[in-house]
Amino acid sequence: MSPLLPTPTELHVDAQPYAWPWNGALRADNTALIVIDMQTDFCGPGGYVDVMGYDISLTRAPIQPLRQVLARLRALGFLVIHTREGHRPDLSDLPANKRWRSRQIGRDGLGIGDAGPCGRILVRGEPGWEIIPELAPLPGELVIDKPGKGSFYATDLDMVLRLAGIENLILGGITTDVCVHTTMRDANDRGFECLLLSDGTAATDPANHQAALNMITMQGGVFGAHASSDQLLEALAGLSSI
Ligand code: C5J
Repeated sequence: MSPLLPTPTELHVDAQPYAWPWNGALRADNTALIVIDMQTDFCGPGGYVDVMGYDISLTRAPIQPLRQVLARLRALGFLVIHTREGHRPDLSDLPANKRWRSRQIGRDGLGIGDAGPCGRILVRGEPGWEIIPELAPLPGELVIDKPGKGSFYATDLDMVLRLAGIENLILGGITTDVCVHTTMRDANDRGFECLLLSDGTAATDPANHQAALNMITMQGGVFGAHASSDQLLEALAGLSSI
């Protein structure tokens, strides 16, 4: 039998543009969920996205699907990792061009590092930088603090995943077109097999969210695949807890 043909022990998510993962090896010991930047600054009232004037009901939409996926994956014993975008209080890890650009759109010229309604925007330790309570990490779950859009840049995420034997990544969080896509593209280049949750992610512009999904489906799944949380949960129904 060809190694590419599914065997009865293989498990696939009914994803686009292919049944994910490519080899059917979806297990709790080789697959991690990464929940990206579900912070008040990106989806809470008074946070960075709100100050920029975007509609936070869009970036809050993934909360419920992610809660369901988290509950199931935690129960099955999957590795769960959270990320937070943010900078040191002295802003020594904030590139000048990132700060300048962030001030071009914010209400009253507020940008990263400035004091907003939820404390200093995207600064570690401030209320706006915290992960929202609905998706708070459980004690013992890994939290990766990142100064950039991607989750691998200037972090130890790659090392953590490899030491844990992770081959597949399920990606959720915000925003689809920025931090989630940057992370997915980088993970794909590093050889991880990626699934983006189409309703477990969101962008500040629905057209950008859709475009980000479409990009994934090019070239046979150029960065991996995408599926809804229900499609993932359906596939996981075939697993029992470890
Ligand atoms: C952005 C992110 N959009 N988490 N960050 O600046 O996507």
